[in-house]
Amino acid sequence: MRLKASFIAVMFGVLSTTAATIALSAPQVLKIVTHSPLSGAQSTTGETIKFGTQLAVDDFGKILEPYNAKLVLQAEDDQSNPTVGVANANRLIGDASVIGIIGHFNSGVAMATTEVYAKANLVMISPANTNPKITERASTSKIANRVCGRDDVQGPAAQSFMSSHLKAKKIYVINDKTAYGSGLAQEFEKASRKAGVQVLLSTGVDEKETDFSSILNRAVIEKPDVIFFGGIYSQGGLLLKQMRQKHIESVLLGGDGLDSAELQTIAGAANIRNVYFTSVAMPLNQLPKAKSFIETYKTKFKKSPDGFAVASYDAAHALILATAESLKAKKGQAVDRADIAANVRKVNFEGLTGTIAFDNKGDIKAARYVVIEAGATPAQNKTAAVITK
Ligand code: ABU
Repeated sequence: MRLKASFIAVMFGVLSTTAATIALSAPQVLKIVTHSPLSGAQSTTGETIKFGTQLAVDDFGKILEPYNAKLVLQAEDDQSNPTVGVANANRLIGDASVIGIIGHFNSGVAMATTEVYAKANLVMISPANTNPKITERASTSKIANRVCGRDDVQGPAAQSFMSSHLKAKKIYVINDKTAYGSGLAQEFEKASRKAGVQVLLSTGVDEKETDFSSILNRAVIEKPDVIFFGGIYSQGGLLLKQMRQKHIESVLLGGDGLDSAELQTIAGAANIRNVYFTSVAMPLNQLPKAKSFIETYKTKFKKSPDGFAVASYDAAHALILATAESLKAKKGQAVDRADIAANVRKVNFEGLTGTIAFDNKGDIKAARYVVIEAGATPAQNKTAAVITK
């Protein structure tokens, strides 16, 4: 193995990394890195991102073997924390064998880490980041991509479903003050006000808050038709449990952050009634092509996959195809991160979740959104509507 060019330059006190071109004159380990929460309250989804990517490495890694490359997965824990993510990112860009990132789960983490990845042309494909800004910044425009949709569609989609199906007239809008939760709640609230829905309360709670009684005591009196929550299942499950403990029968509506089996576990099956969430991760029963993926996942990991696992599989598949194109063009002599990043924008294939092809910003061309009615168990979740954009 020979590293042809991987250097770190310190200029004007700023660490600037330019990596990496690797010559593959002998068998070379290349790494796909998953960067997701593997510890903490959101680790369930972080793990599905890791496992979904592992299956793509198992299924498609061989595509790189004719070019002397042995593909492996390296899983990194961002702890849902931008500071941790940035520290990891600074280490990862210095490892010339890292060809790309599959992650993050949290938009707020990805907003920070992509600024680091961009310095080294290291491409990221997210299975889950829905904040519009992920693909709207000039500084990261060449390396930030996602196979999921965006909150500027997801928020209005939730409002449209709420008005047409739930006929809600007065609502609460709560967000977890993160890039994802506040952004989604803003989009939802904007669309709701435009539609003439009365917003009785719009407020943020810290993402670590576990006690919602001050909001819910007010809800006992005002009886909103819907409580919209822009945030993650780890908190949304607690919010729902406390709503039902106070005999608040308002609908709980949220976004894809609620899309986890943990929602039912945390809230308790008996409290799952009138619960809906929009999602950018398709329910597995909507994905006939994912049958074998689901069986292999269950056999290998002794757990059930979720939509983000399948999205991660497609994201990693795209990264592997882009890398193969790069190696082919360079006749197996070198792999270059900038070239891989450019090739990601050229992939076009039928993945398990649908057509995987990106526009020139890194957004998926054909995003799909579903509205899911939560069941007492995740297997009882029902698709209430499918929206394609
Ligand atoms: N889109 C749900 C995952 C959370 C996020 O985007 O931050």
